[in-house]
Amino acid sequence: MLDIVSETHDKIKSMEIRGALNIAIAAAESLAVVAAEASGNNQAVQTAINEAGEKLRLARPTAVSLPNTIDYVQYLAKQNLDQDERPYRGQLIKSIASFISEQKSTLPQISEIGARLIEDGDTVLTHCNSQTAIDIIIKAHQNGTQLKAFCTETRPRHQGYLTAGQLKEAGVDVTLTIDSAVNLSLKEHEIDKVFVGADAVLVTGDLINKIGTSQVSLAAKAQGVDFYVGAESIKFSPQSVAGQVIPIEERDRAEVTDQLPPEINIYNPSFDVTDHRNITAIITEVGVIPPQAAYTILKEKYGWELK
Ligand code: RUB
Repeated sequence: MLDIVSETHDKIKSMEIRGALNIAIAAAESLAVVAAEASGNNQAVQTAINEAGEKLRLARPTAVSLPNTIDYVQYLAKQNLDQDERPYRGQLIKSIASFISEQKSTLPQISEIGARLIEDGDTVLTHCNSQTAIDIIIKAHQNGTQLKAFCTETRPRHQGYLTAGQLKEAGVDVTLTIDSAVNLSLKEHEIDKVFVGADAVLVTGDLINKIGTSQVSLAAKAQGVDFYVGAESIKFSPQSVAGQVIPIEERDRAEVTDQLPPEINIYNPSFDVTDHRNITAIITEVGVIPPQAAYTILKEKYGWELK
């Protein structure tokens, strides 16, 4: 196994590389190196891609951008195996490169579309550290829209600190609050819209995202606040069409506290499921869709896998 594969696996697992889109791009980049450097004939390259993919797949279980990327690259490696070695490898490397640049291009597309949903005078709230949600807010700010942003601290790993820093650096008027103050913040600060990212969008339109997202959605619904999800199509789950359940990652107790004796149980789930009925719309690179239309994106983007 090439070093890059083990390194990428370890960086995703330890969350040095995190956020669903970043994870997908990092996995594809290391599989491109495997395609270029694996020794042997086409079958050997395909085997190396399959083995590397299976190693990377284990890094984190919930963000479907990771298995989607691996499945797609493994599908590419299966094509044209009967070609001569140079064109086979060349085509594979080119196809992985174009997949990576397509993924990179989705962020500006979504921020452009999402920014149009923010109006002058709006106060918006985001949870965790989603580059997609952050870029929507920053794009609206760059467009000259007068806005204020709130972001949650996001216990236990405080990814909200990163969000606050990124928004501040972009010149956005940002306030950080504790997770348990979301309901009060929505009311007291007259928050108009919530923007969050996605680790998985299911065929039902339900969303899996950082723990606490579902509580934010419930509070938003109770107070009539619009709740938007920024999600590239790489985060839609074709497995959910077949009824497969996405595992919710549980992380180490030490993330929550190392102050308590081991006989005190700790439950530290990293993600939760937001009901599609609490979602106003999902902003994708192909437009804004109601959550109930998730299957349309899945059919369009994952025809190769759904067959
Ligand atoms: C990150 C998280 C983000 C999504 C989307 O969780 O839940 O909202 O991954 O991120 P973690 P992005 O910190 O555990 O990886 O929009 O950047 O793809």
